[in-house]
Amino acid sequence: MKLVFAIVHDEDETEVMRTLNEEGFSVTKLSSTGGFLRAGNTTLIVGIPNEKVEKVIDIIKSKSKSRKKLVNSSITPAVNSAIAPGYPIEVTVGGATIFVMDVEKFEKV
Ligand code: 2BA
Repeated sequence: MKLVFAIVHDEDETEVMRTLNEEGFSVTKLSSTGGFLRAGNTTLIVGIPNEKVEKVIDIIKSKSKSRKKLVNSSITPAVNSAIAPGYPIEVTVGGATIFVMDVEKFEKV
């Protein structure tokens, strides 16, 4: 069994969850915050048999759009210290960031 963690944009979350549910997958939604932009995003957790991983990734991919965001360099971490504070920088966010992990044990009691 695998556990998929997918970090998606808040605006894509409804459609991603709806499609996963329609396809028969159970999903848990966590409200999360990106460490770089310090903006809200959504983390979805999906437990699935190994052979369903590609199907789940395909659904997430098809419903997650990438977006350009202009952020003020003064609100981002020191990685941008070379950039003058207050200077706008453009970052591309998403589609989705996906991690797939092995599940040692799964029980519903
Ligand atoms: P944030 O950390 O807020 O990052 C938003 C976007 O800012 C990232 O989009 C990326 O384009 C840019 N970015 C992030 N860190 C950067 C850095 N050190 N220097 C320059 N640009 C940087 P995505 O890569 O699509 O990531 C979207 C969100 O997914 C992230 O929000 C974070 O919440 C999560 N994420 C991405 N990679 C991750 C990882 N390796 N581990 C855990 N969470 C991750």
